Amino acid sequence: SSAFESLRTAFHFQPERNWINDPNAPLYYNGWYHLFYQYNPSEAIWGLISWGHAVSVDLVHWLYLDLAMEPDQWYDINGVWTGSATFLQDGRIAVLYTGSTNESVQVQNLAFPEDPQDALLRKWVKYSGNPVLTPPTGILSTDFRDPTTAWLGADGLWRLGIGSKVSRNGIAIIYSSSDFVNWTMQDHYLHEAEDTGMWECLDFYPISKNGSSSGLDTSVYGDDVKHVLKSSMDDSKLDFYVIGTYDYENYTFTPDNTEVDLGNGLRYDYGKFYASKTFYDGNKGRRILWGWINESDSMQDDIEKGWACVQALPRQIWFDHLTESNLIQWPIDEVMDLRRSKISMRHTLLEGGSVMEIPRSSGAQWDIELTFENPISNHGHLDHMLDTDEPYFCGAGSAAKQGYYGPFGLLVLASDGLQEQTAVYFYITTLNGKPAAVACNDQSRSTMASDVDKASYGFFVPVLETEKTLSLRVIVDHSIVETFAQGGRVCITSRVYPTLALDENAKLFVFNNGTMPITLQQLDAWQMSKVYMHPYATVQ
Ligand code: DQQ
Repeated sequence: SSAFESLRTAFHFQPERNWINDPNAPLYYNGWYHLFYQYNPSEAIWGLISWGHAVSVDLVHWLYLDLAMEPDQWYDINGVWTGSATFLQDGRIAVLYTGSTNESVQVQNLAFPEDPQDALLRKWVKYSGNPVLTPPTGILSTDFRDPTTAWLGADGLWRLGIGSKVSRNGIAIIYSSSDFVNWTMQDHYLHEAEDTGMWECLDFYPISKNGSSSGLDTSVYGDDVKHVLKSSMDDSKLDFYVIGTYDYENYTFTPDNTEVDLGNGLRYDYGKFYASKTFYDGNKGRRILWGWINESDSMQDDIEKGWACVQALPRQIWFDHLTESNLIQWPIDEVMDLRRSKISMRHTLLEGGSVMEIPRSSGAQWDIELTFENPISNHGHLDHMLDTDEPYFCGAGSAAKQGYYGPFGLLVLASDGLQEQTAVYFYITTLNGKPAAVACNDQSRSTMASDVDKASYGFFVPVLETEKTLSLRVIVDHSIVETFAQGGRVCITSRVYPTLALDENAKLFVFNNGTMPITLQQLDAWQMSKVYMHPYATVQ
């Protein structure tokens, strides 16, 4: 069990013990960032869910507070499920959440802070008229959950979205209200996608078209903005998003490219990342994404370690005005405050088939940034060298495969003899007859343990013809590897469970398994410090 202790994270949000899932109602209020979360206070597996609550001044160091809400009413006695916060026009905070009733019907309930003067928002009062929404005709009572943050329409009415499904089609139902208590269903869905199953944890928000990394309050609309619709797909447990136009008079949403809709298009993350939710941070004028990272080990191991699941690092999120087709996600700047001593490499030619240990790279807490020359833009003769057959996919053991350009990248949480290693890398392949870069996390050799899901993940990375480098930022935190490729165009999060490559026995390597040499232009790796995460009372 000491190995289990080494798998606990040093700078990701997790409770002291037991099970956590979806982030709920993230918000900034009077100097404090609040994170509520789906929490089972009694064991390390999902069960009877309450709202856990923690506060932070910087989104990095956290103080645990008492449970914000527990299942104690007929309308949430089977669980206080996922919900979102909205700032009303008078500055009050309203939370809408899903309750699972005494008959396991999914209904939407309202709650308010008991004392708005308490910046810690410790006590919550459930509205006496709950529930405010029950499943409409034609919707199954177990397919109606996870209200969004509400936004103000051009007509002055509040709007909110709730995910559901009709037969196999995922849908976003829209409601409107003048008082936040009485809600009327819109006569059409905000959006629908065929054969995508139940939509959980909808999120809907504006992004600035001009590429500024600033965020927008959820009610902003107009010609300068696009909108993002996100759905967490219950069937696959994957978070898909689509960028499009919100018609703010007719309350419809149209994807920019109808061929990449929810369910077959872009994902926030190509690894483990689910039930995410954004909020507008009025403190720093940015939009921040929280997402839940599940375990890949067995339920038995979770029970033995006494805790399960973590939150991904908060990511700032904005529109990529260079590709005009995806979001950029990047760890919030505050994460850089945890950087300590740094090791660097410059202009290193990695011959085909080489593996090189990075000197002084012991440790399991890293923030690593590296860039390679981009073989696609730097080598005119590339066409002859590419696999002509199928595009490459990141599969089990794929880091060991030999191509022309790639796999090349980083081995993290690697043991001395490389019995254990998690590979993060690029591979140059073809897509629609053109050279294309794929980024992957390969977990197949991440642990000697056998009762672990070692699936590998990855995706095609948008790279402009003018971009001379391929970049990776890799954040390592004991049992987490979070990859941000090409400045945050593609993200890949993995859970890994080393048995040897723990703490100071974990090392970093660079490698090139391709036949062609590749130049590592720059690598900077910072040791990351452990953050404080304690119950509020103990620091008084
Ligand atoms: N988790 C919550 C639900 C949500 C699901 C229950 C997604 O409200 O749909 O814990 O993980």
